[in-house]
Amino acid sequence: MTIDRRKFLKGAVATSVTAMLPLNWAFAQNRPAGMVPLDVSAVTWKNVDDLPKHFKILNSSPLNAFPPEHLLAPAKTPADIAFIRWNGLMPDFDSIDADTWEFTVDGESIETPKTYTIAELKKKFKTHTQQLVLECGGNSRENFYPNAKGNQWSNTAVFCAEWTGVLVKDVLADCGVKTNAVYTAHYGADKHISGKGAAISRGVPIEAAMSENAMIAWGMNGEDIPFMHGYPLRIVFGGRPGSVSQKCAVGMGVRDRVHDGKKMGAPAYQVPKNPVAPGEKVDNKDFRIIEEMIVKSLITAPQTGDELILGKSLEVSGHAWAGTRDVAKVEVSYDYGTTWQTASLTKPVNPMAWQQWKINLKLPQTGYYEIWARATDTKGDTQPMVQPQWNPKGYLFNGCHRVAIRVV
Ligand SMILES: Nc1nc2c(c(=O)[nH]1)N[C@H]1C(S)=C(S)[C@@H](COP(=O)(O)O)O[C@H]1N2
Ligand SMILES: [Mo]
Repeated sequence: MTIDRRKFLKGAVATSVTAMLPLNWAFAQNRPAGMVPLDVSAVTWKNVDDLPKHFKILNSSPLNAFPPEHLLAPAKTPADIAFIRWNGLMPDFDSIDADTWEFTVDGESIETPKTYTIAELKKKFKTHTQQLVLECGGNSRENFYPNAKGNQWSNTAVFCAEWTGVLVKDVLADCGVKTNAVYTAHYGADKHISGKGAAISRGVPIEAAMSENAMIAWGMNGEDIPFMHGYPLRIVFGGRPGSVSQKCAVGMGVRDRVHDGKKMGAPAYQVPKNPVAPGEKVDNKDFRIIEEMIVKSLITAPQTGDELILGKSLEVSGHAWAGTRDVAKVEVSYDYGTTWQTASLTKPVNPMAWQQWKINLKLPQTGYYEIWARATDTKGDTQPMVQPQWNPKGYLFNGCHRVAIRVV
């Protein structure tokens, strides 16, 4: 099936711009001739020029873009809000054919290497649908002081979409995993920015691949996965750095050693083994791989710049997540962490989905305030107020999220 026959077009009106039509366009029959819709489904975006204006573009090649914080409010992130991160050149989306796309399982620790089409994956294994948080290891990097080099992500290189696909463990079991298995290896169709070799090929410890929250997915939020997020097939691991969730995935290896693919070596996606002073140089041999993301929260309302009338209550809300753990508590402060109030908090819809929190605050006097949020996970780890351990590549920033408002 090629893109112009994909299901989102079925309900749409046939014109020369069919490839750009929004899903279920109300009153489309009344539109002026030739009118191009303002908001087209994220399923159709193929390059940086297609992105809506709400994205901040960090680079166009490799393409890296993120949305403003308040747009991340929905519990299930719509595709047109999710941040976009490519390490190299995007694949040639026009030549992707989901009908002939293949996914190969191999590696030293696989008994019987096998290749599956997407139709075979759908037929042979149980389909699962679940929401998983996908957060870039470098999310919030812009907050580190001193500044850490790399894409200056704000706090929105994270999203929680609903994925549909099969479990990695079911597919690996079909091929047989040898007892000497150590690590997975993930392979995608995209190339390094030079045009040669892989842009990225990372993996996870074999135990992580056996989790209920590790998927090979073909659907995102009930539609085909948008090109930008890995059409037509994506490896998705909840709770791990986003870099292991390989887009446009063509295979997975099971290795008898820690995978040595592109961006597995230090300092990429690694942090120092021991604490270092901010700004300190660290030798490559003194880094360790980031295997799991850590406890964090995001305020999606209010937004910085909002004004509140004195005496009215302020509803503060957002999400919290904690890598492979659940969040146990979210607290909010309006006095720089001197006092904290506990917010109400939902349970995750499934493990490794983010949780929603909310609290109404009464702010005692007029003036400038900062609202801070702090999550604590089920093992008792909590967010630091200022910044976490500084590291040369600026990973794992989970200092309290802040927004500034005025009471007038
Ligand atoms: N094929 C492929 N998969 C990839 C990448 C990539 O460059 N190519 N980037 C990874 C990184 S570093 C992140 S953070 C996530 C971003 O996923 P998103 O673009 O859907 O937000 O995809 C991961 N998977
Ligand atoms: Mo990332």
